[in-house]
Amino acid sequence: MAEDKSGILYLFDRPAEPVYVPKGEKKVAFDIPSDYLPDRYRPVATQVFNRFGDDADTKLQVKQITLPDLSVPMQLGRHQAFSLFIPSHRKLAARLIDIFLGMRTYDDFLSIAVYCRDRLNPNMFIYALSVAILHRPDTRDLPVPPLTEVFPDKYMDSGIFARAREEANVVPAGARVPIEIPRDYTASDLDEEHRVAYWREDVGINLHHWHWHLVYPADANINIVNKDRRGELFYYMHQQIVARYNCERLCNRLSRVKRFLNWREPIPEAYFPKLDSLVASRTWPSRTGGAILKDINRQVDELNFDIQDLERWRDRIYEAIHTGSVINARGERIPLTEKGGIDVLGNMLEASILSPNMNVYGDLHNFGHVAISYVHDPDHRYLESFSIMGDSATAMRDPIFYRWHAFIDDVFQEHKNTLPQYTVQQLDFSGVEITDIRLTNATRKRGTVRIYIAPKQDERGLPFTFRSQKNLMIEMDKFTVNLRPGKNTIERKSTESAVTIPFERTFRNLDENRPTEVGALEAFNFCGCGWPQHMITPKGNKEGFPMELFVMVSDYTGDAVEQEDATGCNDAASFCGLRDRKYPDARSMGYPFDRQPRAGVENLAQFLTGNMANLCRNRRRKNIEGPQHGNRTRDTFGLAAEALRATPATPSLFSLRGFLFGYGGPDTTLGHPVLTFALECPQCNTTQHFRWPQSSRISVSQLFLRDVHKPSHHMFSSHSAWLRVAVDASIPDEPPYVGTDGKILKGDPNGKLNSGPSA
Ligand SMILES: [Cu+2]
Repeated sequence: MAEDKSGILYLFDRPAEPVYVPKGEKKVAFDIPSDYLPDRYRPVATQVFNRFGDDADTKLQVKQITLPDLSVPMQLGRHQAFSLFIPSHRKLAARLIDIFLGMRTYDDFLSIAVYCRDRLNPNMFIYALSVAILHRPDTRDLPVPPLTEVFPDKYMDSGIFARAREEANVVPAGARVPIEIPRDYTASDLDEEHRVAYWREDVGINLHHWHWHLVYPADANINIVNKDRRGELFYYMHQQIVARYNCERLCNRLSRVKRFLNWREPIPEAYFPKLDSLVASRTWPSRTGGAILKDINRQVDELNFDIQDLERWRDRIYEAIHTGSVINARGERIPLTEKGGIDVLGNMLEASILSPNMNVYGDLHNFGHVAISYVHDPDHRYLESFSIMGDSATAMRDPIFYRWHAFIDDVFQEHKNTLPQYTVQQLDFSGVEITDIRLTNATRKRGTVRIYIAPKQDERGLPFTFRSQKNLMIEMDKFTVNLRPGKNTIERKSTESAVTIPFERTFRNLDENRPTEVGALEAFNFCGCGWPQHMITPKGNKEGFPMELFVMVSDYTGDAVEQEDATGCNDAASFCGLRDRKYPDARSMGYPFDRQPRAGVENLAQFLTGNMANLCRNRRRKNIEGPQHGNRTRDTFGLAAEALRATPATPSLFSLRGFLFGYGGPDTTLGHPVLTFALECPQCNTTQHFRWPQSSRISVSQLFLRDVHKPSHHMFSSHSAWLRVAVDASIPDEPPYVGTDGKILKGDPNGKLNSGPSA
């Protein structure tokens, strides 16, 4: 029976609001058995159902089932904050995921999910539900809504919600003006670190991080956690975040991020998130400059550990790295091998349940997040919850995230430094030479093209040595090519990059953009994980920010992973892997920059073998360094060339800012938001505003990227990304609003707000 299983997605709608209130554009109501109502409402069940049932256009039947034991996930209070970094929370969520996965049919799954929704902690519920939907065979093709839509409070300045409510309540739809969130709303330029706040606070980047942790949970049923090279991917994905962050810092005249090494020293970086948690009705705690980590003892979270525990775990992990082996739970020594050692370390450091020995190596990365996030209330004496470092949806906003992860990455690098260096023979691909990619011998070959960019100069303007630069290499793309004898020209678009997902998928509108054909739907889903396309290149600076552009074609015989073709999404495989498949590249992640260089190599030029090129230096042949747009068609590697062109004068690809304005009726926590976005052109100093309405969820998915080449004006390719707003953005379920005079104002008569560019 090809029944529609998307009904369960309505459970994501306004998670703090009861399940029987109609959801979504189609006003779907769940028809629930009356004993599914929370105790509080049971005596008034008839009234409740009558009051809300009449509003509904569609009813979804919820089957009554014998309920499984929910006492474990019930232990977390409904208004408590939920953190995946806290082991006891992870355990509760893992139990809930198991319950969801264990339901035999979709109807049973829907039923238990409906039952849980108004009883369990909303943050934990949404997390477990998302993981379960992603991993159940009967729902895995459903698109899990991006968290911006479910918990917009994790992404937006809380002041905006009040202003939006006011605007919506007072001004009729159609006459409302956008409420713009200034790009600099969390700090001023007195704080140096604030120069990269636009990057840290980017919604797409934070969504990527959250989605990655959904695809790769650290605790749940072992079949779900134990994905191919999971630990290595934890290392690599975060390593690339740090590399990208460092490049962004250098563009902004900040030095590379300093590792957070001494955990007893004051932390100079402050962060004031200005976010409210709507679930907990609290502001997210801030951290003032000079905060010092304390031992943590919070009974409420079942957390009791000392900073000394972290130090002990760190030392043991270093010992394992330097002795080349770890001790497992049975006391046996397991070698950290050249290929698989990094995977073991990744799981051990994070730590996931795949850690070889939690007693010995502890839970270092997660507890670092926890200690930092409780610096303001380590013993719960002020009854405060964790700061944004305690939530994978928000952690990347805080400067300390990168200092912590720079330390974590350094531990991984310590292991990488012990591995044998790649020899010329290993790196080379004989018979393949990058000029215009010329195959010098007569047989056909397959290769993998690997493209990286990295800053050329350090903080002082001195050229990087290879040893430093290798850690700053940003993977831009990786793809397989078939090479014919003779000259080969390869074209590749930046939108095809193996690390990114398209803009409209980061910010998708589930109701309008969801494909209907089975295959396409499948492809749509897993795909929420991936670096956002609009952040693919670093910002650069006005003077021109010199970058290396490294291209390599490696021998496919050493890259190939024998397996069936991927089903579903594969466009961000470098960061997110493939669903149900092995990681599609047999080399170590980050290859060829994941090892120390062979003897005699001091800089990138000396590192190159015939099948590699630093196209940046190759100006005469490639013509891609100059800003003239006339060179566009000559580029062999479209993507990397675009990246380079984007760097000279662009403050950012485009600065995405702006947001929500519009608010729903009295029973809603967050209804009918309307979004506005501004696109800034740094060359001509203009800003274009876009706004468009959305009913019931925050979404920017009605935007599409469109290539508009305006070479006369915008010479850098980053400006080829324009935003287009869908015109039919109606609000069919716009509730009436009350005007200042107390009269009820109807919504926009046409059910439409202005859409499209407005100055
Ligand atoms: Cu993470």
